[in-house]
This record gives sequence, structure tokens and C-alpha cells, in this order.
Amino acid sequence: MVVLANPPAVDQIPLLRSPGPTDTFAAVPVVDLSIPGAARAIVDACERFGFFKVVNHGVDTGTMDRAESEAVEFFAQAQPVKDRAGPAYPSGGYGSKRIGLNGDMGWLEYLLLAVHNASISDSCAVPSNAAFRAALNEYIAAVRKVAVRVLEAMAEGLGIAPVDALSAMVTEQGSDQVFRVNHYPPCPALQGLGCSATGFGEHTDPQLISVLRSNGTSGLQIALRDDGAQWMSVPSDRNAFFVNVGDSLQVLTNGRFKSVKHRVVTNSLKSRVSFIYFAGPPLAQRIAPLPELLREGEESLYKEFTWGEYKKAAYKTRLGDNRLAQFEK
Ligand code: GA4
Repeated sequence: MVVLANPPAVDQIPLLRSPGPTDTFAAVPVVDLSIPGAARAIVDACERFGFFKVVNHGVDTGTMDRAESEAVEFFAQAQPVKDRAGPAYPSGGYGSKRIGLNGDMGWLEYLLLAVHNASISDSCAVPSNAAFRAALNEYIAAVRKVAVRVLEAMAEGLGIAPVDALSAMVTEQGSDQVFRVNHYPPCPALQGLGCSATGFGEHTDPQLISVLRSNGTSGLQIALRDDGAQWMSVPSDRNAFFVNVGDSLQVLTNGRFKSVKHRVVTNSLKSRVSFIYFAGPPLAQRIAPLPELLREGEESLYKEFTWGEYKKAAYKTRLGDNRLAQFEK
């Protein structure tokens, strides 16, 4: 367990009802990336939930474990040491409690890092510890390959050619990738009260897809599409990846895939550590429905925009806002 030297005050953080056993989302779609049926299963899961779990992904557990133990060590340092790795904005680094630029708060601390090609951008001086940086770079290279395979399988399942129609947006020079290491410290003050601190408030991710891996502590919840505001807890699995459809992929598929609303509820006793790789396109990339996916006479549901324009607009919003609304026709 990671104990913070200087725990932030919980009274600044919105509270949520603590998840109970009946909130568990036992039917999380599981995609076996090593079998030919993966493409069909991914498309099905993206249409139904905008969310799925990936197993048999080929990433060495040592790569995941090394990154995790280095991250645990980083967050176990004294607060002034961590603060020296901040701020998170504008160019990446350590942040605590404040999310984005418009007043959102969560019971977490994190590293927000820019990624160039397959590793932490040289322009990002954090983390400065060589072993931590190397472990994160090894992890980023591996998770990026998973993202590429998932995007290739999506193209295959959707019947779009070439196979890299989607993945090229992420591998191209200038693609806008972000990596996040989140640490949700336990919140014992709320134990037994039936409520929990918001770790990361409800939101959708703006990018194409996000690929998440966490330690064994649960906390991630997704809003089931058909049931509106019904929040379901995703059982943690430290050996799997979880993939979210982001707003940009929703637009590229003209709403066929839905960007999934999700959030994190903190645990009263255990630390949660998660790694999320956000696969975004180059800033100049036009985000519009792929012509192959439009049926005869079907029109785009969205106004034209580039990823750069969408990202800029996203940073003016609050976490829980419907960011796509202003781009709907
Ligand atoms: C959500 C997905 C990623 O974590 C992130 C977040 C970003 C941030 O934390 O700085 C944002 C959020 C995310 C969407 C709306 C804006 C921007 C906080 C916020 C209020 C790094 C991203 O790309 O968008």
C-alpha cells in the first residue's frame, strides 16, 4: 500500500455512492487478441458499450510490473519532491487533485506525459529518474503496439481498407499521444459511510482510443449505454488491458461506436495505480466519418473539425461536459 506523506483534504472532492456487489459489471466483453475472431468481437463491443477488455495481448507481465513498481516508488516520495516534478500543465509533469484547467478535482495524483513516437517526448523532463523513465518507455512501446493491433482489428472488423486506415493516425509522425500514470490513494476517512471520494470524475476521452492497465485495485466504472446513468464497476485485472472508445472514433464511425462515459471511485483502503495510453491523431488530422462507413444517403452527424480544433475546445470544457455536442449538426 502506498501512503501519502501529505494527504490532500477530502472536503474539496465530490463524493459518490460507494459501489456495492450488485454494481459489478460481470459481462465486460473480453477480446482474445490472439484469435481470428478478435476483429468481430471488438466491433461488437464498441457498438454495444464502447468498452472492452483485451487478453492474450502478448505484453510481458515483467514490463507491466516494472512500470508499476517504479510508479509506486515515485508516488511514495515526500510531497515537496513530487511537487518539483510539476506542474502538469502546459507541457507535462506531476499534478495533484486538480484535473484540467477549469476547476475539476479528484482524489488522485498523477503524471501527465507527452509521447513522441513510442516514448516520452524529449521536451518532457519528467520523470527525471532514469530507471522510472526507462520502465515507462518500455511500457509505452508495448502498449502502443497493443493500440495499433486493436485499431487494425477495428478496421478489419468494420471492413475498411487499408488495414492501417485507423492505426496510421496513431503511428504517423506528429501523432498526438498522451500517457497518464494515476495514483488514487486510499481514503480511510470515508470508510463505512457508504460514500467514496471521486477519483476521476465522469467524462469521455477525446482521442480515438485509450488503453488502460491498473493494479489489482478496482475503482473504474463505466456508464452502461442503454441504461443511461447506470454506473457499473469494472472488476480489475492487472494482466489485461481495458480499451475505451474516444470521441474522435465515435465521429469517424458516425456514431456507430460510442465514446464511453467512465469515472473512477476511490477505495477506502487500497491504492489504485493505473496507466493510460491515449491514442490521438496528428493535430491537423481531419476528424469526419470515414466514407466507407456511410451508407447510401447517410450524412455526417458532425460538423467538420481537426483533432487540433477538438483538443483546443476540450481544454475549455469541464470534465463532465458533453464535448461533442458543440460539433453536432
Ligand atoms: C480526459 C482524457 C485524458 O485523461 C486527458 C484529460 C485532460 C486532462 O486531464 O488534462 C482533460 C480531459 C481529458 C478532457 C477535458 C479536459 C481535458 C481534462 C479536462 C477537463 C489527458 C485528455 O486528453 O482529455
